[in-house]
Amino acid sequence: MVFMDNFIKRNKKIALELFYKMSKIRFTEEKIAEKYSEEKMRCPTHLYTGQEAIAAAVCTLLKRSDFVISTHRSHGHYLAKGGDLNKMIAEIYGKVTGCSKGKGGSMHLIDRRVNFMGSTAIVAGTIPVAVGLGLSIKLHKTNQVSCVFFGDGAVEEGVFYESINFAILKKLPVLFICENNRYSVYSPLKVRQPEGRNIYEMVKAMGCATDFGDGNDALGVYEKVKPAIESIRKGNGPFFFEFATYRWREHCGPNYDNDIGYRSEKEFDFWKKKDPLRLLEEKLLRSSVVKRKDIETIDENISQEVEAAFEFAEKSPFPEKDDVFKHLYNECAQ
Ligand SMILES: Cc1ncc(C[n+]2csc(CCOP(=O)(O)OP(=O)(O)O)c2C)c(N)n1
Ligand SMILES: [Mg+2]
Repeated sequence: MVFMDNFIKRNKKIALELFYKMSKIRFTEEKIAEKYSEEKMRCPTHLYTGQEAIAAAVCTLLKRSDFVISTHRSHGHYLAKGGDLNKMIAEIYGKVTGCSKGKGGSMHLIDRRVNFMGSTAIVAGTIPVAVGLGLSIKLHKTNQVSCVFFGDGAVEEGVFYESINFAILKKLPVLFICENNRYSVYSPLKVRQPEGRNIYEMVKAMGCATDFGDGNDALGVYEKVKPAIESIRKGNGPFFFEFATYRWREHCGPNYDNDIGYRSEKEFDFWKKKDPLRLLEEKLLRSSVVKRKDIETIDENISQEVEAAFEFAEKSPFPEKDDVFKHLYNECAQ
């Protein structure tokens, strides 16, 4: 506790940046959830609410030039890396001003301006892409890091093992971030992976540097990942993290789904009490370097940014019918 208070005193700017990023993700997704039933957003959306600390902490440590790749649950990673909010909301509305020109939707975000290299819904399909980017960094000697976010479900795909093996073998500058939210759709971990086998320990046994942490503690994630990124930049090869976390809303869509019975209210309440955003806010206020007024100003600014993004999306035009086959394969959307 004292350690974290000191962290905030020494690193006020970083602590506020983490708070800003987490609030921005939270506000944005709450607005998506609020407006989803209007049926103007016609793509599936997988909300990241509850997991914000991981994206915020990891992406704050990365440079703009570093690569990030993500999954179906990508809003948090895109925004934390500095992806354009207007273009993200326009994308979800299917508008031509969207980051994938309105043809990708929530699960296909990209912003090459900040090296957010893309997200796709094929579980684990992005992991070899991140490793390929890692190989290109090594060949070009550009000293970047390639970071890939994925869920606990991705660990059940063959390509996960091949990719990690190759990254270790070639000592590639890849940061693997496994967000273990305990579920793959409605299936809990215990029906998918052997009980008592920790993901990070299994990957360690493959020969990779690994660690595990509380994904609801933004400052804790920041402190753990910082030396790992330094080690990757020194050429020591990949690093793998498993962070424990929890998604609050249904797997896909804007609602809560505790009533359907695949997880208990008790479990949900346990995690909701560990709300990463409120935990950070409490720490900031307790440190006394940050005042309630600072928090309110941040919240107000974000609220305006989010309102403006939805207005931008609603006012933007849809893509032209004639362009339906454009920008699909070999032409980048940016
Ligand atoms: C290869 C593949 N198999 C199955 C699916 C269907 N699917 C979409 S998301 C998902 C759950 C993935 O769980 P996890 O990786 O833990 O991510 P989370 O949704 O929990 O963030 C599944 C099975 C898919 N998109 N791709
Ligand atoms: Mg999961």
